[in-house]
Amino acid sequence: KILVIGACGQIGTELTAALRLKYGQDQVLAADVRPLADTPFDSPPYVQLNFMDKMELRTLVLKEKIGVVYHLAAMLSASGEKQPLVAWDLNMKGLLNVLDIAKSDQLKVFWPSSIAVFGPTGPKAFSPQHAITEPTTAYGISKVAGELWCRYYFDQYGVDVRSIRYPGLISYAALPGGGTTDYAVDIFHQALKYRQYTSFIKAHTALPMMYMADAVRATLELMDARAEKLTVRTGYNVHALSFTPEQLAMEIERHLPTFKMFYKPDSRQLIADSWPTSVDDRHARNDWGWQPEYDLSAMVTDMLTHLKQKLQYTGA
Ligand code: VAH
Repeated sequence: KILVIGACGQIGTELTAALRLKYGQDQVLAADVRPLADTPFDSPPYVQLNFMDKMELRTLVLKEKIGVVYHLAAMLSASGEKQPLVAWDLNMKGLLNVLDIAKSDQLKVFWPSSIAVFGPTGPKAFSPQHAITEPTTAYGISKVAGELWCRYYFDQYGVDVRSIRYPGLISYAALPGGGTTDYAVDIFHQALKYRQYTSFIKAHTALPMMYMADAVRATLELMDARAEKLTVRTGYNVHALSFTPEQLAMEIERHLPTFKMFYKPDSRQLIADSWPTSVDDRHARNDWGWQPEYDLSAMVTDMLTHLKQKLQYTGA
């Protein structure tokens, strides 16, 4: 059986649905910290879980005969800067609980890393797979350390844990929480509601991004790859898109001609400035055939179409 920890999050919501489509609804146990009533989940099986309690987690794994864990729960970059030690504790203790149970109970694990592992001392574009990773955010520090723990558990104990350095993810199914790249999600909601958006990231700041449909497919493809093909046991670089707030605004204007973009950079600009504009993903392409499918135009079209339906917005 598969356990998705953080199933109510931005990635978890769509990954749980994709896993249930692939393996069957009853084979995928969704878990999050909130009681079912407070979640977007309308489909069981769902369990309220405090993954910070190792005993509680192991009891669940054994009782439910879990064989694979997707550990997606984490505090993102902007939230992490407000509570750095909380972010460190939650992101690291959660991962180490999962890795240690994976060791004792032979679990296969997926854990999301991020382009936030890169910092201002690395190359600004096409960050290599093996690069200088000196992040300047608490979130980035937890992702670098987390990647090294994943590789340690693989090297020392043979734990089959796999990871992807996700760029900023854009999705319509669930609102993200506390990310720096989330301007690229909020903009769609505001554009449909008010035909305007005030971006907290400057017009010309390019960031690596990916549509959630590509991110979910990348995750399943990596998890399906034969173990002996994998040459990276920290986190794979994957690249799909790179765009600036201005380029995104112009693409939205093609669909909503009266849309107006404004700019009011805040502290999240400093985080964005520390990240690369793109990454070199040749290892992912060579090891497990990674290939993006959504370009900026396709992503904007799909986002607006789904959000109009989902939110019953009056379209122009
Ligand atoms: C964040 N969406 O903004 C996440 C992601 C690369 C960005 O890690 O924190």
